[in-house]
Amino acid sequence: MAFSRLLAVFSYLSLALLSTAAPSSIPHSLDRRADDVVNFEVTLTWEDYAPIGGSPRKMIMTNGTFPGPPLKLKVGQSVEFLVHNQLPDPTTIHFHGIVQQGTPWSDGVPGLTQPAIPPGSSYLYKWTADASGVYFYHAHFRSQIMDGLYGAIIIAPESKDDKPFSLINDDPEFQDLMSAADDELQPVFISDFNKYTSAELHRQEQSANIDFACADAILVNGKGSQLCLTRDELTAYTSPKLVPLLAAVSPSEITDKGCLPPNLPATQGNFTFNIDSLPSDAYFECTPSSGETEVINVDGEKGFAALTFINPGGYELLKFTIDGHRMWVYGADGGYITPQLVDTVAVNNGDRYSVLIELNQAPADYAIRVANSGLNQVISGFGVLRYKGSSGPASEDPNALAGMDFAGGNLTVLVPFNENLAAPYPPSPPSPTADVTYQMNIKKLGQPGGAYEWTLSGVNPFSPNLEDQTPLLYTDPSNVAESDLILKTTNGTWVDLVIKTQGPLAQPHPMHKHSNKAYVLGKGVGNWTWNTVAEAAAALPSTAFNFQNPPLRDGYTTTPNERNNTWMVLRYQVVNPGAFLFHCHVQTHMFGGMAVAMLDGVDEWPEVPAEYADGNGMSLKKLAKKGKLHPKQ
Ligand SMILES: *[C@@H]1O[C@H](CO)[C@@H](O)[C@H](O)[C@H]1NC(C)=O
Ligand SMILES: *[C@@H]1O[C@H](CO)[C@@H](O)[C@H](O)[C@H]1NC(C)=O
Ligand SMILES: *[C@@H]1O[C@H](CO)[C@@H](O)[C@H](O)[C@H]1NC(C)=O
Ligand SMILES: *[C@@H]1O[C@H](CO)[C@@H](O)[C@H](O)[C@H]1NC(C)=O
Ligand SMILES: *[C@@H]1O[C@H](CO)[C@@H](O)[C@H](O)[C@H]1NC(C)=O
Ligand SMILES: *[C@@H]1O[C@H](CO)[C@@H](O)[C@H](O)[C@H]1NC(C)=O
Ligand SMILES: [Cu+2]
Repeated sequence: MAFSRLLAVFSYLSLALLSTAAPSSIPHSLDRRADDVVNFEVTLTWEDYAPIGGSPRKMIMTNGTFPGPPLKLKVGQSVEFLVHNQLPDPTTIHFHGIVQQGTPWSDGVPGLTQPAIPPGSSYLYKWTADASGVYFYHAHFRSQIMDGLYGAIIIAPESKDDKPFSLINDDPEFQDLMSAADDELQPVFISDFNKYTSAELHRQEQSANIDFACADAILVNGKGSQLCLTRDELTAYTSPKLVPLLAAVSPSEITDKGCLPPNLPATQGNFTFNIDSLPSDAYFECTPSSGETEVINVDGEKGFAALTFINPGGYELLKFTIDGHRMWVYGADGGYITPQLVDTVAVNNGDRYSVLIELNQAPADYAIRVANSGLNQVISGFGVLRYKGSSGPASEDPNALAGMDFAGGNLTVLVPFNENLAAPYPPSPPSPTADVTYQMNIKKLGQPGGAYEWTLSGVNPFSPNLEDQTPLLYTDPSNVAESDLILKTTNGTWVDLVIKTQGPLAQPHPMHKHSNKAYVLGKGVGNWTWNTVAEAAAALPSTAFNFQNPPLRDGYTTTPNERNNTWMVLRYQVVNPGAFLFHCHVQTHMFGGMAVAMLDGVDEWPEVPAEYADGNGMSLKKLAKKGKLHPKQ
């Protein structure tokens, strides 16, 4: 098909860029000694904002910005993060991927590690930057992350010797260039965006009885546009896999917004829908609007640039390409990995990937293309990689250098990042055996539950109301009954989590474990019928599991499959006693109940410091006494 319209869309963006160059500047200069305490202070406000143009919606601003300001640190530093909640709702802040070794009360999960911070109150999080890498802070109350509360955390390593660049090039000069690029790495948040607040969206789910998954735009560092296609383009971009499923609805087509209709039994399940209750623009009507386009500035003379892509989005699993450039993926979820030279990387919700780009092209503007990688919607967003001294768009035809189209389909042969080969660098093998195995079974609850209700355990949903209970961390675990939603582990033990996903149409669920990383030992299609990994390993081909150098991640996505159940096995050692959530990072799924609480190390349960254990976090009064209040308060 002709890409004339997309071409038009992108030329428009390119032209707009020339006049509205808005370099993303990141404050540097946290040049402190490693034993210093680094103080951050942010104020959260609820404001009208229109990142994609058009009518504004209410969003959470962190210190007046979206995304929030980046936190720059060095390994070993202690952090004090003071947050003032001036929102109309309670909130908490989670530091995604930060281990919280010895500080489980700063993990930011309401009902597990703290009570939510009431409107008008402040809270002081204290933790240590134990490991280098890129992490991010985000809201963890209900689905507030979708209202805009997120920002990067960048922790510099102790020494450049820790970096895996000798595996890319054995010339020390090149390694120095790569290391210098890494020292200046720029975070690139890519995420879905909705014109409705997360609370409005959940109300729509409940009244229409649907599992919501239809975005208005894909943002790059909080900027983007709502791009609408013609019906011909939508038809051309509809995956052939979907055509038989769409026969169940009338009209048998994806919506004007490029979404699978919300009343599709094949994806939603056997439910009675009330889609007339949805506002017409929730799924159907597409109204184009344009906001700014993010420009990432790089300097060709430096030889390399380093970017870390982060997906803080609500439900869209994404992937990206950069016109005219391949990239070395050298980090995943904060840890260094054996580098891979690729053309495209899938970034699922909660995940971070660090890439090095060799700046060997003419100084120009190159499109960063971000497409949905799921089947739920045809949608893309765009940013620009701009060389210093850029002469403008790299090519007159804006799609001449494109690796993928608006629907994420490849236009040339693309080498994708292979997460299964992302061995940690330096190598760090898991224990060959585990002490205990927990099995979970992801599925919708089914009627009489709603189409938006899920279980991770396979039995009950982890209801959002559990966020309002007394934090599990504040309770002696011997007084807490173990259940399908509350699991207990012993400190020092190795734990296997077997996550089964029920098909048909098993979806990819980007799971996230709080506190520790876990090894991804294996993933498979079909029924898991064993009691332990050892039993499964004896029955399956030796390629089914990797016990030698499996990926070590804090995000792990279940294998999707159209016809069968699937499974995934994670292994971790309990080293940090506390109450930690294990959940799907798709916000609608988490809100729908896809979570369990792990009481890790119940035999070494930590004593919660008095300043938190009073059940009220740090009260305003105490903060005032300590002189920690922002003058505005
Ligand atoms: C947030 O704004 C306050 C007041 O201007 C400032 O003191 C603080 O450093 C800012 N926080 C961050 C993390 O940049
Ligand atoms: C769908 O649900 C209805 C009502 O609960 C039930 O009668 C029907 O058998 C179900 N259909 C399928 C295909 O499971
Ligand atoms: C997309 O990639 C596949 C291989 O991964 C290749 O066979 C195919 O030709 C590519 N499509 C296009 C349009 O180049
Ligand atoms: C928990 O176990 C780990 C690993 O064996 C150990 O390093 C740590 O000290 C233990 N923690 C406590 C509080 O005993
Ligand atoms: C998996 O189990 C289900 C029911 O438990 C069965 O219907 C299905 O055929 C099994 N699938 C395979 C591939 O064996
Ligand atoms: C589902 O499982 C069956 C039995 O293992 C297998 O024959 C079939 O190819 C699988 N289907 C898919 C889509 O993987
Ligand atoms: Cu999920």
